[in-house]
Amino acid sequence: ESCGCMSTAQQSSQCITNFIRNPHILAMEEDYLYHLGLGTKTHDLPAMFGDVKFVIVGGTPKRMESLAKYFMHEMKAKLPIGTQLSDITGAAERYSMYKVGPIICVNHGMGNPSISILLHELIKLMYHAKCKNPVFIRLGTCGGLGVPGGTVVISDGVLNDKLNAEHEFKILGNIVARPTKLDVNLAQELKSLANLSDDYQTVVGKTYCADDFYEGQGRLDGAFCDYKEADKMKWLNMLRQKGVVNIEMESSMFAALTNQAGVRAAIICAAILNRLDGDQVCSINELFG
Ligand code: R2B
Ligand code: URA
Repeated sequence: ESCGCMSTAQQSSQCITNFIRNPHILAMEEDYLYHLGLGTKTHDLPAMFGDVKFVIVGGTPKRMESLAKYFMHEMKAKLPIGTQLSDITGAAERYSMYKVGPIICVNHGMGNPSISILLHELIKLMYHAKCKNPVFIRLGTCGGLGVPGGTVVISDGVLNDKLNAEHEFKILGNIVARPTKLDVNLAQELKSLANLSDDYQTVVGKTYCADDFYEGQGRLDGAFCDYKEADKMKWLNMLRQKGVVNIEMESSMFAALTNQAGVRAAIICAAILNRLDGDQVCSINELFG
């Protein structure tokens, strides 16, 4: 594989190819995507994944399997006789990945570090498989800010803890800030699919990305809490003033890495509660049946 601008890692760190920007990868004989259990020597990645158009990521393996089954049903997709929808990552066990036609569904676990590992490997997968213009979508859950539980929130921007639209990567002891840019046209396109007859509302707005579920999101119900309810409400209302409509834990990494890879990306999250009303999440089955 060569992008035509160099062949070895020493020559430059500026090499730009589809999706990736890393001269070392070009110089490697084999690239093993360890957490996906897939490799350039062990698998025919273009044959397996070259047709991928949508990469859907979400928190849990179960939800991603159910989503893949839903797509299979909707697309009337048929698997080879005698086979079942199966987790492609096999023995790797960290993430579960399902493929239905041109769609892959993978779970990313919780938090920016977990989704970062997955996205590095998915972006390299797109590169090795020679995919053409795939769209990445995070389909997750979140806390709503001023919207009721059940609301679907489509992000048109992501703010970090400093309220900047960037993710701060820690690299070799340095902080490297990269923009958390999402495809705003895609966000509007997705919003246009919402129906007036839906029994939930769909809104577009900014997402605040936290590195923690409890103190990091201003909750009062963690194991530790040194602030008062009034401090929490002041902070949540300040976020609201900045246009934030939901809070979750993977958006800044997702937006920064997909933007760096040059792929169209969107984040759609279901709010499981309104944080202005409380912190405790009751049984998710109560909300989503
Ligand atoms: C939403 O839900 C999870 C925490 O419960 C986290 O992964 C997120 O972003
Ligand atoms: N996920 C989060 O990160 N926060 C919430 O409040 C709900 C889901």
